[in-house]
Amino acid sequence: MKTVSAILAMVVAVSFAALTACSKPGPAKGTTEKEKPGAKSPKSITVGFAQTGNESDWRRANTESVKSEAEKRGITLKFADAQSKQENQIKALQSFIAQGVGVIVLAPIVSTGWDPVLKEAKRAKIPVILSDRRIDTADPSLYVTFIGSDFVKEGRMAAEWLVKKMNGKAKIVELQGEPGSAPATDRRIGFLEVIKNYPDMQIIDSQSGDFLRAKGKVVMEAFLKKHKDIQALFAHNDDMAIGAIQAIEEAGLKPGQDIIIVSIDSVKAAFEMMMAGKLNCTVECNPLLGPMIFDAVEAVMAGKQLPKNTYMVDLVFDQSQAKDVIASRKY
Ligand code: GYE
Repeated sequence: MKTVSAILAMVVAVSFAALTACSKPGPAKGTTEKEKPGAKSPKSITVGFAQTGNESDWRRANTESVKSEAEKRGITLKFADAQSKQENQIKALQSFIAQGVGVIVLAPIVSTGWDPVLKEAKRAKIPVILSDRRIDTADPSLYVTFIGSDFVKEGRMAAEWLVKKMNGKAKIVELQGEPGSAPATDRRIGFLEVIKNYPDMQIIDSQSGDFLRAKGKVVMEAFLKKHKDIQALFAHNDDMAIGAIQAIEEAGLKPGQDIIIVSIDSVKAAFEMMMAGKLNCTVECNPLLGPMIFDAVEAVMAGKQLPKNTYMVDLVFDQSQAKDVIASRKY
């Protein structure tokens, strides 16, 4: 599995490099006079990174990947943690624009409401790279490229695994991610798309746990009080699944046996839970976006064309693989 992961990651990285290398050099659409393409070495690039917050293990791994890659390349990084509030993230972007950074990297908390501030960046000729989460906009010229995972696909993979495990029949509760965020919207879409073909796979309750461990626990407690017949849980991230596992145990049930659990991210803690038999499956969502983000930053500064979307290749892991895979996990 380690080899498959490594090869797939390389394929993505190589095709990305090839795309950027083959493209014709030309003036970057959004560079300022003082940062003309080719005129800047990585050391003189300043990047403003507007991160969502610190809500999960995934997020911490993502922040670390971006910070360490900037440092490795000698790129100056201005880091803003929006504490899960879009208004903070908009203010961070406005401050990056006022400071005249070379490139902005945005991990948008929610998918809507970005056009006005992205227009300000465009007017200031600062290119914007979207990382992790997509946005809804009628004007794709407001960002140069998106780098992240295909969340609809992740939702489908989680559902496909669950359908197989439950032989097409289960009463399911769902813990959704942050309302309005692309991963919450898209993982649900992908999951529903698959289970609609199985009339006996029913979501009996669904609520947001905001991607937070503590909230996952609280919401699961409420589900358990309300429903005595829960057979499966779909959590939009591992953190909420881990919170829910605590709630299930406190209710005197066996997570992973009495209630089958599938979640998304594949962080180390999820592998530990699978090894303990408490979580059944985790769909991967790779947070290690730093190298690809800064390849894109350097390409954009050099005036190269970038693909509009670059998706990570994500895998599915269940209990049978946990022991072999855990040692090679980097997050
Ligand atoms: O799944 C969750 C995090 O946007 C992919 O955000 C990311 C999601 C991730 O808080 O754990």
